[in-house]
Amino acid sequence: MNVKERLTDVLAQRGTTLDTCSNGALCQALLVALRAYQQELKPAQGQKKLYYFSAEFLVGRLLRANLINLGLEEEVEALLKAHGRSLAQVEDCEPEPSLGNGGLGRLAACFLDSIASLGLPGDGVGLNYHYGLFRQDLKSGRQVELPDPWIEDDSWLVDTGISFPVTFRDCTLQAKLMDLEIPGYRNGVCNRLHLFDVEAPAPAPRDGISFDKTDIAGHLTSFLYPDDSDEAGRLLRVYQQYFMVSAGAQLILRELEERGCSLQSLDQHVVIHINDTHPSMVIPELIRLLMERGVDLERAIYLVERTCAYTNHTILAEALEKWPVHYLEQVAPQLLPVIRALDERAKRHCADPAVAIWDSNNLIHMAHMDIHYSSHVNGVAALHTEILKNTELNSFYRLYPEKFNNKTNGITLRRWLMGCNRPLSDLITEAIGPAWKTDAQQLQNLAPLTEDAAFLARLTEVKADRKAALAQWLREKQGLSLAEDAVYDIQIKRLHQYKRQQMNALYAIYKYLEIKAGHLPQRPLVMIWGAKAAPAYTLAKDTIHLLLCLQKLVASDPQVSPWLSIVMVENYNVSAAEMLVPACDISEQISLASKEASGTGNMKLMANGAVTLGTLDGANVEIAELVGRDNIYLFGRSSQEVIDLYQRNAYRSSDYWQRGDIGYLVDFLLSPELLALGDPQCLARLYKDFIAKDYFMALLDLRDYIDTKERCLNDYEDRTAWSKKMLVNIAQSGYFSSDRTIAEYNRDIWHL
Ligand code: 26Q
Repeated sequence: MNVKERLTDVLAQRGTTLDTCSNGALCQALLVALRAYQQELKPAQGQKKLYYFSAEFLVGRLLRANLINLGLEEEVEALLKAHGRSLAQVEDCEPEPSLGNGGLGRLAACFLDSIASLGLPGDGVGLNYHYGLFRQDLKSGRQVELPDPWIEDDSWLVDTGISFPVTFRDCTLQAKLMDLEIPGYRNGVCNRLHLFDVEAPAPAPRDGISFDKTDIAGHLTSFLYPDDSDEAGRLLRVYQQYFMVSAGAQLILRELEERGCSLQSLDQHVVIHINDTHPSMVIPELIRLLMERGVDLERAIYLVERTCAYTNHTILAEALEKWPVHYLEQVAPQLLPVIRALDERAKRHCADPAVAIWDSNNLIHMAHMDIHYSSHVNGVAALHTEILKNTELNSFYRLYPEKFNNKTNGITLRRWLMGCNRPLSDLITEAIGPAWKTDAQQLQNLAPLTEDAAFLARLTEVKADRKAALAQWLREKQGLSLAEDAVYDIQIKRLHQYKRQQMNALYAIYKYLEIKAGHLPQRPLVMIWGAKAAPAYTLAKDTIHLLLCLQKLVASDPQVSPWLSIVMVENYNVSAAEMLVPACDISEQISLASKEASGTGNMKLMANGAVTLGTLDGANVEIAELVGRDNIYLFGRSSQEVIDLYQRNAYRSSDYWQRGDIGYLVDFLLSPELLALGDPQCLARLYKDFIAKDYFMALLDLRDYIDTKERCLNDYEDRTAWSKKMLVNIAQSGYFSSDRTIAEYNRDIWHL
């Protein structure tokens, strides 16, 4: 049956037709039809199978991604068109599963796409959060958090009917195995994302995202990382982690047995990838399960160490998980003897307390357990891996130099170019043929077109169209009206002080005051932010408040509003990113050097023809090497300078505040104009932080940032020169395909 027949069938069973059904009904019917397609495909086969363990898989909407990979996108688009419908409108009815916080979760989703597309045997293992992260409403100048349910009667989830018992100290819960299918790109392969769920999930909380955190059986899979500002929240996270890894480990052993392989050859047939420390308990749990099945401790350790590999995604100390022993006693006491044995063994190997698993304060260091008992440890960009080796994890690097390696992150261009920017994707294919879709390095064949004026003009036209589409979307969603001939300057990522959205806000104040003083820019500037703040992160929420105040201030000032727009996008998520990424001119990647492990938004924006304005941090370093200094705008102190400043405790933000050329921008936070619009408490907290602390050194780089951004905006006016920069960025973005990243993981670590 072809897709048309299947779709008409499903609609007929539901008593409707392609001409009469609603977009929502059409969306559901397409989903059902595609699931039937996918079920006929086969998982990739091989001697050895990868299990990619991650607490987050930020998969985004699946309808278009699956259509593309099944090779059905054009057929379905044509079919819908023939009936006066559009895929874009149907797609808009699909709820987005928000099963991740940000970069780490989205990376895991891109990786699954590439693993399937390269035909490698590998599945994801995670949790089936019913209400996702949270939906963000912006109301009265603040972020409001709401549940973000995504599971409907017709869902991409496949109930496998399989479940595993997970035993906690106080109860045993069944972990139900629900799967999302992950089709490869036009290769007949369909791998799986295994999402474990409780049997009797509790309903969503009525208002907001607070719920009874002691109701483990009901709420274990309600939210991703529920608020961890209290003990009950942190304990619930440990329950989630143990639930995921215990069920996942049981699944691995079951599949090993089904394949007729002995436990003794685990490392020949299985690779476990540990995505940051959230799944680290898989190490002691798998050892425990092997011992239950008769393998002795030393042999179990040997097998598990050879089976596991660990990726570190951050050098921020607060994100490195350390669990108090009494949490584990409460949740899964059966792990403690194993962890004790692993710790003693590690201490026999090296007595340095810096590498202890179980420290003298009775904290279990998950990353330390991962490094001692995995065969590979990797960072996610060249600079990040060097910092891990030389600074943060230096004691470990000296112990195990052979374990450390770099795997620079990547993104799937199937979603982040073909899916979100068809006009650009088609233009590229017209110029260099379609081979770049499976071999992204071929994007380099675009390079000679920097001399082709007609091509450059078309590229500029596509960008203008995507900006108009974004403006239209923001008009419908948020009632905004944005100049279409403006420069679109975009910062989209989780809100965190180290990413320095607050520094960008000070630039907005600078521009506002310049315009007020009669120094008009050459063309309007649209500054856009999209960001969620962790519910308990006060300064991040204050920054959202500041941005919303500035948005109001500028919009209500007729002298300024023709020249400047400030936009905070509500509920920034994967679907919003798919609108924003194609429309961006200037990609803001302004983290304090040394703090952003890699970044992946930088790669998505680059591939869509944005020019980066950034620091030499994370993968920006590699972007700069690829495009050359003429095609990126770099500013700010180097990572080494920043690391030195921290080591010598030598940064004083007040010194910078006292300088006449930037201090007035900070002072504006407490100006009558802003105080009239905002909450004095929030604004004062931000103000105080800038002058008395500024831990992430926004004031250090602010002058250089303003000057560089002005130079960038000036260069934008040479429209031909700018279009060449766009093209060079697109042509060099092939290196950042996650197909390349996954091929490297496989070559150096997994050996599938
Ligand atoms: C840890 C302990 C307690 C509560 C929460 C957490 C927690 C949750 C999520 C810690 C970290 C995360 C997410 C981290 C993350 O997204 N890191 C990003 O990973 C990307 C993919 O490698 C990189 O590109 C980004 O630079 C990095 O910030």
